[in-house]
Amino acid sequence: MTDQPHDPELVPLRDKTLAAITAATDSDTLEQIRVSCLGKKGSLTGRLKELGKLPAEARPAAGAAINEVKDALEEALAARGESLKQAELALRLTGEPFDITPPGRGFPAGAPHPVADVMEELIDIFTSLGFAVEEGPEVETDRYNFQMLNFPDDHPARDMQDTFYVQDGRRLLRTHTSPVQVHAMLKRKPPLAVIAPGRVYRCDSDVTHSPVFHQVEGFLVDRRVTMGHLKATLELFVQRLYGRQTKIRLRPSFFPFTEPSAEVDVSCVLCGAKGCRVCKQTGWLEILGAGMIDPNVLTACEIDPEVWGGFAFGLGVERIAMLKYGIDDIRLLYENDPRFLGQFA
Ligand code: 2NM
Repeated sequence: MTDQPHDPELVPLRDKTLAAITAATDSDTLEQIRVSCLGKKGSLTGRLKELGKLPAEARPAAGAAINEVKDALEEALAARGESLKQAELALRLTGEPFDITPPGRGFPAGAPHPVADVMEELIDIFTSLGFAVEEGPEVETDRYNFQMLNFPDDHPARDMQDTFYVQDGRRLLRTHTSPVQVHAMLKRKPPLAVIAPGRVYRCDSDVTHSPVFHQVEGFLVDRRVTMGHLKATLELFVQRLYGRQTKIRLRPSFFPFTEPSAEVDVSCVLCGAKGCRVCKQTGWLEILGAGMIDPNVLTACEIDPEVWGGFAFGLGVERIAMLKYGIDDIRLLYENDPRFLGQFA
């Protein structure tokens, strides 16, 4: 401190403030004290601003005196602040008990696989239309998988290149769920309406074909069944699946077990039939095969084709799932990569 203080208030201000700092019992009060002397409009800040009004020769000494007080107050504030913080923490620790358990580790929620999800949706739609659900073995005989379904002995699907045969050479992995329909027709009496959802196997593998995939096939047998019943049923089905605006069209085709047979297209669900990359600018997507059950199949299943008639249809579940979710490689559905599956949660 200088011999001749130009400001007689400075020392009392310092002492008064130091006393207040010592007396402060909480951080809020301490902060108020700091603002009142060191804040923008604080008493010390004010004094520093007024230095310019002093005669030039008095400024260094006066400035030094103010800064000395400022340093002393800052030091006292910091020290008191630290001890108050400690005291407040100690108070909290001895006061109200608090939950010291760590937060749970948490684990990601699961979700149905897109194939399971679509499968369930398809089954819901067909059961609501009155179809019963049947399941059957995945290892079948040539008789149930081909013969009873009117496949000629030399049909290419029977080739080792297309069908997985079990070691004994007598049995095979079913290439479609139609053998389930054969079992159903033999087990029950018409009228009948049955769908057969399940895994099927074919020697085939690329971005749109997997050696194992899922099908939902269905058939209906009754008196006087027409192609009109087939078309109306499939129209109801696609409108439940894709919305009321969805249209279908049937194109002539061939399957051994149906005559006549048709490929069934739906108006493109991605572009509203305007034409896009997925429908290759046609406005149509092929999603189903169908037809009127061949009389040879009914006869093999002990149903009199003079009395009964029927329609049948089949679809690939992966194809529907890939269209629904915009998946362009079927193998993604079988890798079970959590980064892929997590997108369906
Ligand atoms: C399709 C296409 C056309 C079909 C036929 C039968 C059976 F067993 F009743 F004869 N079930 N499914 C069928 C008919 C399947 O899938 C593309």
